[in-house]
Amino acid sequence: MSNRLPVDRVVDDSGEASWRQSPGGLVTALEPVMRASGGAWVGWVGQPDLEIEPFDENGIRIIPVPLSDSDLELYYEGFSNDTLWPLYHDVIAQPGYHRVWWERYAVVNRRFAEAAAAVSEPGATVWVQDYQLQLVPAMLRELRPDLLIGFFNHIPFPAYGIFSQLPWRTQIIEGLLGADVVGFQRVADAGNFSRAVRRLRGYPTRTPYIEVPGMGDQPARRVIAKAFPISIDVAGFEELAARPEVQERARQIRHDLGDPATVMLGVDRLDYTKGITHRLKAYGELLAEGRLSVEDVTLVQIATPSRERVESYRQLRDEIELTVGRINGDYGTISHQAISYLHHGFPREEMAAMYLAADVLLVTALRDGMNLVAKEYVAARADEDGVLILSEFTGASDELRAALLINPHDIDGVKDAIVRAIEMPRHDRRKRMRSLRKRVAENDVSHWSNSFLTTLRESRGTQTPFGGG
Ligand code: ADQ
Repeated sequence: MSNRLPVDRVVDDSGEASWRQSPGGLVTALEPVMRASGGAWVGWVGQPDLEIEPFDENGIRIIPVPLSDSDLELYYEGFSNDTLWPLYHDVIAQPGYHRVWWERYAVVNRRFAEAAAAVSEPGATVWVQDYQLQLVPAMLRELRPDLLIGFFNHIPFPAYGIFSQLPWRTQIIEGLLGADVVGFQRVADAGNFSRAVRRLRGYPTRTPYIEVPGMGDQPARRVIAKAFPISIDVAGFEELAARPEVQERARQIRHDLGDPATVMLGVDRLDYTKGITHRLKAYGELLAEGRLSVEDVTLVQIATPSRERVESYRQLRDEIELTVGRINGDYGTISHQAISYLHHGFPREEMAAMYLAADVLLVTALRDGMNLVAKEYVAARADEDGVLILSEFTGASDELRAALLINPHDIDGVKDAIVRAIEMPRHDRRKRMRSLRKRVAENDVSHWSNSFLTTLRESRGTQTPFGGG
């Protein structure tokens, strides 16, 4: 189950609707698992007020959950994206706490739980994805105590001092504890969750276990809270980047940029968590001080459109585009732009070509669950070249220690890292990239889904009432 289904509805010129698999990594990871198990995917179709009967697509049963315009406003844009998202990303932006948002979040979570309860066979495994559905595990357990329930949180889980702001903190904790396994990106996230459980419920914890006492007719249970760092389809990405036409496209991109000595790249959803303004500030200052020149360096910034109906995202877009315009106006020349700014989506082939064309990838997130862009860049670089500048506030930095790690709030530190990356000798670049590639190859996305599902399956043995499977 996930908020969004793994398929997009496309309507052609004649008005005929069809379905297309969405390109995300989660779909790639779970597709083989779903096919092998004859599984169903429960989620929203991506358009409001669309009631669609379940159907089969590419070997996966699709169970649409309808959402109205007002569900989207209150449950999705409100509670999910304007309360939980900023709160879980360390209150970089002020979360809104509105009771009507919360109430609708609970209503929609129940709708998802009921949809899953209705289609799950006896003893089935249900894997719930992400922060939009945190109440689903407990609701589902109540409806269907026979199910094996997993939950994975794709975004960070904050420290208790922050989490405790949430007026509905106890309900969220209880919701998640309905799962047999609660998965997080980082060890620190799992620790924050366990601490919140101790503080709010007083249940005993011994990493990775949480002992939930029996209540009424509910038996005592043992929940596992653990890190399962997500990854990408490494082989798929390598294959893409190895294609001659993709490599030719990478050369073309550099050529079109005026063949600068250094191409730097940023790829982010246009989101305040990604630290795009910090990156622009550092780059602008380097140009202003003459430490960099547009004759030698170009920054390509892909800012993917995101949450455009939310006011704070509209403001951020204005701020970023104003800054880009200023930097280009102040330092660009007729033949050399300081920043090539792109506000749209690209096919995967084009993304791979961009990674190949980039000498430096800049990831300056202020907080990020994992950051798959960093892993994609590394997977694409079979030539063992390219420098990754990576924020220590990303989940990816736990694994990718051979990157140039930065604190994005420290603008001078970011500037020094950029200069260091540009000047880094080939043998140092190779050494670092080799080490990064080794780490990424060790943990690809099928390893992630397999290890989560194995832990979930094994957890059944530790449960009391339905133990032994
Ligand atoms: P996101 O915040 O969306 O994901 P990220 O992990 O970087 O961030 O994934 C973005 C994905 O979108 C990448 O696969 C990237 O290639 C793709 N993408 C970005 N811009 C694109 C564009 N313009 N065109 C085409 N593709 C584009 C959330 C969490 C992360 C966590 C993931 C997975 O916020 O921390 O890593 O989920 O769990």
